[in-house]
Amino acid sequence: APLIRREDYSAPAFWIKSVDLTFDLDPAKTLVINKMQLERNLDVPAQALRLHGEDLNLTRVLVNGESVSFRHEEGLLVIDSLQGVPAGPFTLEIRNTCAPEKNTHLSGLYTSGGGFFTQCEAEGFRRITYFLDRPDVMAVYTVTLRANKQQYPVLLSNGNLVEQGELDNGRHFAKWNDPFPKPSYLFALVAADLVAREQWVTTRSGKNHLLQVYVRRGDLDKTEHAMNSLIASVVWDEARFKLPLDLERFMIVAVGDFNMGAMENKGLNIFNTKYVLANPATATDSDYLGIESVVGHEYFHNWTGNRITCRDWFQLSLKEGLTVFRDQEFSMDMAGSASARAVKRIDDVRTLRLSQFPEDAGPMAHPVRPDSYVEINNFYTATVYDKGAEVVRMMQTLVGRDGFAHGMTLYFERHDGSAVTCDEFAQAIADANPQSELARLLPQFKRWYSQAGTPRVTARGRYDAPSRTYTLLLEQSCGSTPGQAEKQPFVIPIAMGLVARDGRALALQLEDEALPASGAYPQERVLVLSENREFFTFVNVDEEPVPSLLRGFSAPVTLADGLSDNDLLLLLQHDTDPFNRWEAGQRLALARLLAAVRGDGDLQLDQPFIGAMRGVLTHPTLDAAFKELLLSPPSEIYIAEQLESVDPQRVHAAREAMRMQLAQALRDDWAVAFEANQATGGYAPDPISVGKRGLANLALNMLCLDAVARGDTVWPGRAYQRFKDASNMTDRQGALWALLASHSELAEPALARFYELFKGEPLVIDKWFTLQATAPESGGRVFARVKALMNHPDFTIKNPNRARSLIAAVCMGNPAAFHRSDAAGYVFWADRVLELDGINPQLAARMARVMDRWSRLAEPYRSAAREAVSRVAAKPDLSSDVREIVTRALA
Ligand code: B3K
Ligand code: ZN
Repeated sequence: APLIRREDYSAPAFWIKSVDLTFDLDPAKTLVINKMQLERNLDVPAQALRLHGEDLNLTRVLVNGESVSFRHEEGLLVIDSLQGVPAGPFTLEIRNTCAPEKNTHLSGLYTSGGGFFTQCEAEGFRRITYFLDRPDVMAVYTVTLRANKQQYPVLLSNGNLVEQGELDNGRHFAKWNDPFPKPSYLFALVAADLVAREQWVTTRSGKNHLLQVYVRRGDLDKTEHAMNSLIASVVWDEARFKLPLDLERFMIVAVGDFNMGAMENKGLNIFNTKYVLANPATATDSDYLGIESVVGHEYFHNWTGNRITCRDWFQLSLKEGLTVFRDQEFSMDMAGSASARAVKRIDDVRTLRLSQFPEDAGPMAHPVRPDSYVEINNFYTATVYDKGAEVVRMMQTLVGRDGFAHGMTLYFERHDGSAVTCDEFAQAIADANPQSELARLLPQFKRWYSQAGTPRVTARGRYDAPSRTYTLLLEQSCGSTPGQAEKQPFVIPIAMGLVARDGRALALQLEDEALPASGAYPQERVLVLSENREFFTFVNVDEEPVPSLLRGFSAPVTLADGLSDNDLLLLLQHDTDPFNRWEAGQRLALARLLAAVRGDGDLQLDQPFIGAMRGVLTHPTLDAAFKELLLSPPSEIYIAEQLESVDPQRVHAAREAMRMQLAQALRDDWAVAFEANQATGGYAPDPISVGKRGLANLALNMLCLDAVARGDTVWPGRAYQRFKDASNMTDRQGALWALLASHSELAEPALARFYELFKGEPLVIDKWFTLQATAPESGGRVFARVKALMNHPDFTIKNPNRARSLIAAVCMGNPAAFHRSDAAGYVFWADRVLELDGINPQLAARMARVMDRWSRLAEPYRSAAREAVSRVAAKPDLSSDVREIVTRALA
């Protein structure tokens, strides 16, 4: 497969103005009649018409009703006679068939659970019919679906239902029209036996809209939260960005076989069941939060993605980075209190550091706006999504929240209904804020789009007592990434404050700065670092302060500020910024873990650290959710990222030692916390109750860990009882996890019971597999169990959720089980990637990413890992998806 380059973009030679599709749906052979209105694009030189098509059977081609000659050329259907066709519209009718039941890629039209579903982003539409399958070609769609009525009573497509009725032979039809021109990747159809939860809503303009959530019969009792999340999303986008629902009807459909989370097809979002179905008995708090954010995300795409779409796939972050930013803001606004907002922010930053930072430091590093790709599906990455969202967030930081909202308004005034680039987005935000730092530094700011890699900011402070000044030297650098040896300086907003030794926040007066109109200097401000090194001098500083930098994680960088343990302990106690309070605690833990891993492997927690953690756990006013975050040591993956050479077993041992010592040293406090954080009343996923359940579950985990080590059976017994009696999945899973993570004998009977209780619930059985695959490794037992589970009757590699629940869970989520000195984990990984490659290349390529960081492993892991990657690369007919990943990994 060829390398596609951003600089090679050219506008299409033809436009497709409208398309009329008729489907005769049959699992083995579906007939597609595709009637298009086309027009030459007079802005580009005359060319033949080249349509994309993949895995299709072509039966007829008519231009203006007449048959024409055509030829095939590497996945394209070429009609030479259309070169230089006169200006003005002409029609092209194509008939083809495809085989949905054989479509194991889950891209294009496929079957799942006896119904038909589609997934067209990025390039699935060409697996349905021949088309200009590129996002800058926007057409109006009319779609007629015909199918057996009994098997497929529900027939859905984008837009509005215009007609429906009966046909002969037990068949029926439905005709849909979507008035909004859209790119082909937003097309969708569903034909299945489903039921819907429905809700009418009235938006501010007084218009009524029908919201529907379609699921299989029997799942209706799990749709309330998705519907509530959808209603909240509609309300929020109108309130925060003045963006109303533009459709009479908005549908969400849940499907059990799906490659990713969900898809924002215009008016007809198709979702992985994981992000729709929830009730207290089957879904955890984090499932509830995930549903809220994904429902929001897909709904927000209706404006950021669908109304304004991407000119080409290099601009993917135009819609994804922006929409992730919007869903993060939505979840924060829904969370409410400052503390709950901070918890959400910390969670998002943890995700970024866990997946994007490693990506930016490894063989797949690419700019937020990539310069080239082989397979675009490989670029739905943490960089495009999560770092892209941080880039948008920095813009908001530089222009202010209101300024950003104005920028969005200008963006829609300029570009509604069109396909644009990241440049046009940034320009609109800057133009709406001409006095801002963003406008002043725009060309340089946009390096965030063009340069890969995580910048490193170094800070050094110097207090001068005689002049009462505090000078901060900030420096930045960024390591090389594939194809980019040298980097130019970034524009880095650094939100900061200065904290006095007694914990007071100091006033921040920069040199030569006049008193602001408010009459006081601020206690927090944003420094904008845009050179390689810059000095910032604060005056009238009475004592040597501790700097609190990068508050709220104001830029996606790593920070080296040289703070001592004492400084960090001060920030942990007194920083007014909750993010930096958490960060101080994590850094204290990280320093101890790294010292153990780098040193002789021994970890002995010191009293100041234990005291600080006790102070957090017993704090009278901190929220439970915040305590839980503070008391959870950094993950093994994050620890490993700090090391030059990684021995995953040492990392695991150090972290487990820390957990054990915290369990022992704080035994009585954990017991108090457990009792004090019992959520009362019925189940609700509000931040306070979520926090209580989270902390109680952590406490139970620690109490079991300590008890099992001492041979005491009381806490494991209590955990087992709680597991049996739990009234919601969060508590049930939490108790089961406490038994698993402490290697209690009661884990086995609990697992068996869990399975019996939920064997009819696929999403819960996924959890059952994942719990076993991610349990702390001891003596190779977890890995052996995973191998055995591959033969469990409920396991199938063909269902993406199930494949992820076991294979991705152990390979990505359990480093100590996966990285074995006998290389069995790597052999297992290579076998699974090769097996999946023939079935579902997109999913296989995701799994292949597990080995991105092989070259930083210590021996013997490193050599064995390289051998496994090489074995995958050696398969001659490997998909271009996996080929791109392993080629880059070995480069
Ligand atoms: N836009 C889709 C992702 C499509 C992935 C294609 N491989 C979901 C989302 O980001 O909302
Ligand atoms: Zn998205």
